[in-house]
Amino acid sequence: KTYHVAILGATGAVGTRLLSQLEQSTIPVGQLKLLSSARSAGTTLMFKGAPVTVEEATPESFDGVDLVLASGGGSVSKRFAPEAVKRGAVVVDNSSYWRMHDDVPLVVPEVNEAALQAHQGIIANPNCSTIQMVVALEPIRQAYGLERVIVSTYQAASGAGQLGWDELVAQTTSYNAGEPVTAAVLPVRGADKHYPLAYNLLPQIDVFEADGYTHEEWKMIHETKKIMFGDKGSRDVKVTGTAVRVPVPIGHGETVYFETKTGTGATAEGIQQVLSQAPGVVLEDNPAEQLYPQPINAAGKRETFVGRVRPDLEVDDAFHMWVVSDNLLKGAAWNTVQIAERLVALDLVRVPDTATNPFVGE
Ligand code: 11C
Repeated sequence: KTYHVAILGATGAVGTRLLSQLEQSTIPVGQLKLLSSARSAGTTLMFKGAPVTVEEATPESFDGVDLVLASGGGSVSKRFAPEAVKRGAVVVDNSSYWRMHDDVPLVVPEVNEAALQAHQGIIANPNCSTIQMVVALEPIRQAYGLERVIVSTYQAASGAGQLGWDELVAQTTSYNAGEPVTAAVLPVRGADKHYPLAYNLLPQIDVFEADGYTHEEWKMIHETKKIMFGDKGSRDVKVTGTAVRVPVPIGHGETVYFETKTGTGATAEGIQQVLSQAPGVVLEDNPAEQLYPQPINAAGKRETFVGRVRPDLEVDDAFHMWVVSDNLLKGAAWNTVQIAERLVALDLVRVPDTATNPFVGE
């Protein structure tokens, strides 16, 4: 059996990686369609040695398609995901639009693959900074329970897409040449003000909510709870954080403070042992050898790298760790293709019950 696969938003920083991750995946691709906005249509990309021309996405583009990997942004997924489901295709969506919808599983395969069983045609890929944190936290939760999580992020410019990445490179070049440094994209496209990221730090990722948190911080709190505890899962675990953009092209870093459940006997050595055997995790933790994860080493890899595991010196059962992953791969393209691989392996590439499907009337 082979699958007719479409990539929606094929030309962006994530879209091109969706193509290369699909090329390296176990999914038997029978036909491939590359879709984009009118602006990028006509571009030619290579798949398994053959050129494929990118077409402008229309609702009819999804006729006959089995599986859609979407990374065209929220408004594109809002419009096209139901159109694809209506036509019998299953959509794995990298945008934020569908993530908190009750009928949409939000999946990181290492953590909650079982949630795929209930899909109604749309499966959401979480935010990049959320994914790498839950890959590291879930094995610890399983072994020792969790009471509280406080994360600080160090997020790469490419999290803001190709434009954010290009802006960092251009600013660095201008700065080094002694020329004026301009900013038009970061911290948020379309915002009133823009600030340089080169040789700087920006404690704003996405827009501000009324409570003073940014939307990136909101995502890390609410997506983490949905992935680790389900829609109706425990709200007892306290999660909070601060998200910061740093002048790094690829690879998000996170310092994660977490409190395990009292009485479970957690130790730094025990946590290291758990992490060394956890799916999708590579433990790089040896202070004596100055071994710890770094974005420059994680770029281009699928795993989540963890180091600096150590107990808090004042709070019982509390620990700190440092988590790094390629935000464009595990944080986006690889997690999306990995979900699709699992759907294929579990024979779930079908839309159940189109007559009563929640998305068909959307
Ligand atoms: C960033 N985490 O680094 C964002 C990018 O919800 O998929 C991913 C946005 C998302 O800016």
